[in-house]
Amino acid sequence: MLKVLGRVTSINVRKVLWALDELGLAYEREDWGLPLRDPKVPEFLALNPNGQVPVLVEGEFVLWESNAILIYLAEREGRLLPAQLELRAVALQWLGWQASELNPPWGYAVNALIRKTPGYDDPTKVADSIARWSAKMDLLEAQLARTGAFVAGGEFTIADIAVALSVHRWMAIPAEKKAFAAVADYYERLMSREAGARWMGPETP
Ligand SMILES: N[C@@H](CCC(=O)N[C@@H](CS)C(=O)NCC(=O)O)C(=O)O
Repeated sequence: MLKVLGRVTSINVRKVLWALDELGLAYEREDWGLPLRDPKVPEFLALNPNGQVPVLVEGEFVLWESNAILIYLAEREGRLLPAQLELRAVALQWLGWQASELNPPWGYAVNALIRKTPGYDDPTKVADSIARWSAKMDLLEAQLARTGAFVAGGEFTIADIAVALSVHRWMAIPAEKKAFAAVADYYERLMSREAGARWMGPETP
C-alpha cells in the first residue's frame, strides 16, 4: 500500500494527494509536518534528511521531493504525462517552473496575508512579493491563452496539478492584484475535476 507522509495543509503534499486521486490509487496518509508532528526527528529524517513533507513510502521504497513523486506516480501508471518526447518535456518544463519560478516570489505575501506569521508586517515587502508573483502570473496567462486548455497543451498532466495549486493560492490571497482571464478560466476548468475541487478547498489556500 502506498503511504504518504505529510499534512494536507502543505501545498506540496496536496500535489501528491491530487495525483493519487487522479490515478485512482489507494493510499494511506500519516500527518507529519509542523505544527502537527515535527519532521525534524530521527525517525523521519531517516526517510527524508531534509525533514520536509511529502514523503512517499511503498514497502522498502522511499521517495521525497514532490515533483519526483509526481513523475514516479505518472510513470508507474503510464498516465498524466504525454508519451511523445517533446510534449512530455514541455509538461516537465512547466512542472519545474512552478517550483523554481512561480512559487518563490509569493513567500513574503503568503506569510503576511494568509499565514499571518509574526514579523511579516512590512507593506513594502508585501507589495514587492505580489509584484514579483504577478510578473510570473503574466507568463502563465500568456501560456494559457495560447493553449486554451492546460498548461502544457491540450492534455491534463501532472504539471497542471502543481500549477493549479499555485493558482489556487493566487486566487486566495487577499490583496489587490491583476485579473487574469485565461488563468481564471483555467482555475474553473481544474476546479471542475473531482480531485481538483477536493484539494483546492477554501480551507487550504
Ligand atoms: N522541494 C520540496 C519542498 C517541501 C517543503 O517545502 N515542504 C514543507 C511543507 S510545504 C515542509 O515540509 N515544511 C516543514 C513542516 O511542515 O514541518 C518538495 O517539493 O517536496
